[in-house]
Amino acid sequence: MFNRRQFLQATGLGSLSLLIHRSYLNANPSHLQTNFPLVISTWGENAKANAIAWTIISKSGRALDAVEKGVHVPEADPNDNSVGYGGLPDRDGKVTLDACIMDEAGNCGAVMALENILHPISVARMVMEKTPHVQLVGEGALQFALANGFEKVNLLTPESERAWKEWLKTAKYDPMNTIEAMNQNKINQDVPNHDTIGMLAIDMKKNICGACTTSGLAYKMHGRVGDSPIIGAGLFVDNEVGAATATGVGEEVVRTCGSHTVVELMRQGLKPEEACKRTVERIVKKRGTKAKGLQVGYIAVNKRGEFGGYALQKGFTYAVQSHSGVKVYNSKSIYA
Ligand code: SD4
Repeated sequence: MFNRRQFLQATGLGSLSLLIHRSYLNANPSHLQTNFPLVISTWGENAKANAIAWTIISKSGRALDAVEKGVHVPEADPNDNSVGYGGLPDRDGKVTLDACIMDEAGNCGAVMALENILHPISVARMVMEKTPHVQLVGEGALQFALANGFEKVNLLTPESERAWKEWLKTAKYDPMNTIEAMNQNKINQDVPNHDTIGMLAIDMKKNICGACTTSGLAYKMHGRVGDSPIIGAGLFVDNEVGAATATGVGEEVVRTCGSHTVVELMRQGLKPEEACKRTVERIVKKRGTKAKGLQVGYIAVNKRGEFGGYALQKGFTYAVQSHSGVKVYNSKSIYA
């Protein structure tokens, strides 16, 4: 099994990751503005996904195609432990995927607890475009995917299976243990566990679209669905105002309707970073000292192409690609 470095070398992305590494920037409002088009993703590691999205929007493609194809990168990456193939399983050893997508017209689609499909985001798009519904879950989502030409694949890599078996030895089958380990990045020592991708793109027509895809919280209860496939929680797009997406402990994001809140705060005139900050502060207000043990991060863009992010804990990064190149930002946070 490849480790992340070998994967990057094999795919020729090694030099890109080096470049990204060198250009980590501390979030500073003077940096947080750029021209169109633009693509922004949760987590610096996802700069390679932005690069694929960029090949589409930089050639006048639609933001919707850019975010769909962009998030295919981590969905297919065996070394990304939080998304798609190679994602850590639930506590029963099953890899269950959550994804949603939203376009500039407010159309949206989602799949939840979907198993054995490599690209859940494309199934979510199909739910949006081919059905009268917004959300399909579990077995029904799988049936829909198979009926529409998706193939069944085994998403549990030997490495993820090994990690799950190790977890079983100590974790008492308790998802709360996982949340704590996740916040301390202890689930798999070599690989950061917060790699859920939320991606937002503005195309040359200034249309904004977004996608969010994840294997969810590692070792969650079977059937647990987080924020990532829930429109308004893990992702929200309003083409008049902007868009936002989330990563971290999904329960906290759902409780505060996170991404929708960020967009509504931008509608009231707040800049993206400030809107993300206020939304994170709501978690602190509701959860008190418990928030000190939780990680949640948001990123947002507004209609002017300004962007920003904010998190509960330090360590949250986001990647931006525009005409001025690839930049990875260290988000500001409530707790140092
Ligand atoms: C979830 N928000 O399922 C996701 C997990 C996540 O980086 O973001 N991990 O709660």
